[in-house]
Amino acid sequence: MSETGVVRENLTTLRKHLRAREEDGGLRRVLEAVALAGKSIAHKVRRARIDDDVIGQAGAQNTHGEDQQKLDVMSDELVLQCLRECPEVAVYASEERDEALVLKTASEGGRFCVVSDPLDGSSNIDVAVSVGTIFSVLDNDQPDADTEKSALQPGTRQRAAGYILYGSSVVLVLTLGDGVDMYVLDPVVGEFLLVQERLQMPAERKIYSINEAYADDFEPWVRAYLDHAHANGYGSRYIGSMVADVHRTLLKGGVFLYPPTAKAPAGKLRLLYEGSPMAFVVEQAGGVATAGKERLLEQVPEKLHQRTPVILGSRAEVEQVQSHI
Ligand code: P6P
Repeated sequence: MSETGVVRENLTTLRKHLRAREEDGGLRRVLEAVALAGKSIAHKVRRARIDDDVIGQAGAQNTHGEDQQKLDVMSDELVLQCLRECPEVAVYASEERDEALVLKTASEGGRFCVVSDPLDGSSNIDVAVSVGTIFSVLDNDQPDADTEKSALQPGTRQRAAGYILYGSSVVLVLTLGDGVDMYVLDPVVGEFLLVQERLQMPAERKIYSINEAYADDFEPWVRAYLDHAHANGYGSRYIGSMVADVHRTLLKGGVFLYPPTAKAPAGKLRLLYEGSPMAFVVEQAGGVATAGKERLLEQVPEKLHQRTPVILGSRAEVEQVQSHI
């Protein structure tokens, strides 16, 4: 016991733990590349307002007509730069790019497609609210001529997925399809250290997370659910940064909802690089993730930036939401 309390011993690094969890060296290299990008992004997020290239708009809009923050563009470039070092990456697609970028075809050794929201919630940077990187790894299942289409696969086909939360600590949450592992970046040694293995989310918790400013827009089933929550002692938590809201839901339980609204009739969140990776993590932690009635991971994408409703969290809480649909 040290003066600061129990000192965790024998913490293993991401690199070492991946060797124990994943035999595919190519997939390990991709995940280590994403983690390296996360360390660089974490450094830049921590220097917001100190460095003048972090805060503020980049002066351009992304494919959705949203003003890009400087750090959106920088984070996207950092992820791509790190992935270019992996010989097995075939495709990189991101919220910040209109089209998927083909790096290598299958016949050139391109095995994986990486889809990412390199800095989700970036509008929160200027008020120092948590933001995050979300990533999803798929097999390149396409012939050379159609390599970019490898991004358009349902979430059930993911090889790995997760997120890096730039919060009061920098947390990497990752699944390879065999449970969820959580790592925290030790800024002294510059390594992600394993802090929890095969994480399981609470089966129920009376917390709901939704932007109630849209209450008048919500469909009747959402309003009926909210009436139930208000009448049954639920707590409400909403940060407005998906990675932070999902991470809290993963650890504390409850339900996170971004349902259709008048402004976003298909939901605001994107299927490929927000819904699917978060759904993979949540399901692997024993939770449920739906687009309403249907399982989120079974949604078949037709377009790269397709949106989806998202309802995910503890089984009992998602089932309670679904009982009103
Ligand atoms: P609203 C951030 O802009 C984001 O894409 C997600 O991180 C977050 O969950 C959502 O939008 C918040 O949207 O409409 O509640 O501000």
